[in-house]
Amino acid sequence: GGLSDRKRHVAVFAFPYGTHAAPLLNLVVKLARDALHVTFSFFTTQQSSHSLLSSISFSKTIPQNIKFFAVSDGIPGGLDLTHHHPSRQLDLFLEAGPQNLKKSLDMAVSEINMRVTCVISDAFVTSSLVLAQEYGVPWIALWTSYTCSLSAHFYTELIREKYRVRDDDEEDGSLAFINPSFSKFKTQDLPESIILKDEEEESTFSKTLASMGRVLPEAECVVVNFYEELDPPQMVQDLRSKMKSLIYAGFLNLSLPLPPPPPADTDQTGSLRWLDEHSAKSLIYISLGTVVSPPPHEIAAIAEALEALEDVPFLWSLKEHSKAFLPKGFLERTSTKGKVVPWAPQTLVLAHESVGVFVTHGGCNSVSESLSSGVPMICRPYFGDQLMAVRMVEDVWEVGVKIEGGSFTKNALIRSLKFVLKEEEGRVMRQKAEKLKNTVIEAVGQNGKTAKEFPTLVKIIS
Ligand code: U2F
Repeated sequence: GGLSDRKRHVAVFAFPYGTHAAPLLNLVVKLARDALHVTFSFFTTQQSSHSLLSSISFSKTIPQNIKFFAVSDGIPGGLDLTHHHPSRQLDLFLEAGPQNLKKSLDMAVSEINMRVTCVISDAFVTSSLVLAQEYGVPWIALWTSYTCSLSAHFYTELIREKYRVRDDDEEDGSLAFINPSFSKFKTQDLPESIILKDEEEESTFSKTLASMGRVLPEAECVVVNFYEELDPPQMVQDLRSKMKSLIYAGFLNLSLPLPPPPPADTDQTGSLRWLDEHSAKSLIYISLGTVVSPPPHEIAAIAEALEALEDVPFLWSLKEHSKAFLPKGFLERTSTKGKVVPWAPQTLVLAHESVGVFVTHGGCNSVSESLSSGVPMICRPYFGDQLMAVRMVEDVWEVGVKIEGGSFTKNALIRSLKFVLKEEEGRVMRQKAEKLKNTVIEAVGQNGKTAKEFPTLVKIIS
């Protein structure tokens, strides 16, 4: 028979890199539980769905009304990307365009025998808007990062008019001219795609980001991976005026309040047991996320700082291939006060009472997890949204500091760690972090704005 129009079929398109697909899948899981009559087809690359579905947080929780379908990563067969910049794969995926998505979508439509009635997509996958328009269905975009960086993308053209090329040494570079909600931010904080370097060729990824301010107003609704209660009200108001509808879905990667930790034997690296051995707020946790590869000298500097702070224990999530850059004998010399693991159960680590400070790159999910657990931060931002995030941490929320000088050196890290863990100003910061944790707890609850807005989203897709 023909395709049914009455049944609801939401096609969901992930951006398969970084920590992007996970919050989208979490959003869809939440929606699928509230809208049992709706079928969701979730499109991502094979590699991305493999890593999503093998993580413990998803293995047990995928509702029956979500089906997975593969899309091509757009990498031409036989092309070896080893010697390309890692961002090349992002470009190839985006360049594969609407045709690539459509191929998989057509297959899904015939397999589940339902026309598409709505499209939900990572905001980066702008090709999915083309499909939604072709099918005449609403397009909902998820912005997986901070609202402050989203806000900046709306002013790309205005900023480019004033600052033609990027100058990281620019002394002033204030963005207050945009509107008062930008008064804490400077041009150096902006994602690279907003002000290009002189003569830099603009990548597809960068062009995609630069298009956000034009594309997102087309969305029926833009969903953010954040809580409104944490954002400056002026910024929220300004953003709302720029799109049809903005919904704060909360920290999608976290189910708050956190469930009790799983039995210690499910934590293969023994990180949690290690934390159990230390006193409250005494320990340093270090992780620079999934994408950043710090230069060797910064890895060495972190190690030297940790070793120099003799009485302070640490847990360090360090990728296996970076271990080669540790000073000789570091692991042996620090084995009684430190633990280095290739991957830590970070959410649980940050929620553990022994953690006193988090050394982070400022990735959105990491910061959310830290805010939710009231852990103050030392930030070493590398790229993209991480620089604006650090301003939020340091100057808006006042729950952390940017590493002195902007990158890891032994002395800068020692000073920052002493400051946050031991000094009076650090104490105030720790109190603020604790207060912000309560703000998050309230935002998560039934009286929070997210709980009030979420039903609107369910209505749109239903
Ligand atoms: C990109 O960020 P990353 O994927 O590098 O970083 P996060 O957003 O902070 O997400 C890392 C996640 O991986 C988890 C951690 C976070 O949920 O709990 N994790 C862990 O469980 N164990 C570990 O040992 C290490 C990490 C990008 F680089 C950022 O700029 C963006 O803000 C971000 C989101 O778009 O994506």
